[in-house]
Amino acid sequence: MLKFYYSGAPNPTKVALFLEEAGLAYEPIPVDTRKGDQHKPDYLAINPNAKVPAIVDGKAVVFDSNAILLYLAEKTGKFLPPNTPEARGELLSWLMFVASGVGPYSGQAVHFRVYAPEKMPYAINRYVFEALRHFSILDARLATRRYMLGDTYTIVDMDVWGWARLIPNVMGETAWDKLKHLKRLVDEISARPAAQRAVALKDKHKFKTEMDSEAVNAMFPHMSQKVA
Ligand SMILES: N[C@@H](CCC(=O)N[C@@H](CS)C(=O)NCC(=O)O)C(=O)O
Repeated sequence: MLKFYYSGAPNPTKVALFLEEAGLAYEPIPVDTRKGDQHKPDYLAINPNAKVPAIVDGKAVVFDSNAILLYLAEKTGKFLPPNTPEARGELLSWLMFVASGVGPYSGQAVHFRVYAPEKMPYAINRYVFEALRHFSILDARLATRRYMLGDTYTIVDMDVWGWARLIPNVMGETAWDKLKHLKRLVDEISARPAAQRAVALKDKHKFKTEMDSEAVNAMFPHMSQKVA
């Protein structure tokens, strides 16, 4: 059975959404990143980047949430746009846009707003600005179409949902006021039974919640290593 290495964080949750939507049988394997499970040799053999999610599907080992979404969609033939060069171009563009822009800027915005030991106005403004700029591009696209690629619910919508459902954590409570079309999509997906099962998956395991020194060392190793 497909093994799904996960936590309750945004990138694993979008993969959980696909698995639930597609009705695939899978074994959820918790990786408690606040305890340092991501750095254990057995897990590094699956994902050398020491992050979640990852999957092992027979002989296929896939890490990085966008790669996993594309792998699973292509394997099952589900949640893809029509098989034309034009539609595939759009699919790849938006997947890469989320992978290289939405995800990293949102993650850094949360880091500097919530976790950084010093509150640095420059860094907070830079990352919240960029996160908002990326989400605004999604919002503008959704002003004229129901889903990211048109009339069909695809892996790009799942990808967007992974981070967009946490927009108040990324940019503050009032951010939704500027992103009404994106909010419409997030609300629609969050109401789907598969999304509710995906979000509830984290409750199957007691993940550590304290951000103590063990968690800081595991998740923010730069704090104990000066490299610049
Ligand atoms: N590009 C990767 C990013 C994965 C990532 O940053 N995962 C976070 C959770 S959302 C994580 O593992 N954090 C633990 C850590 O950084 O140690 C993906 O899309 O899967």
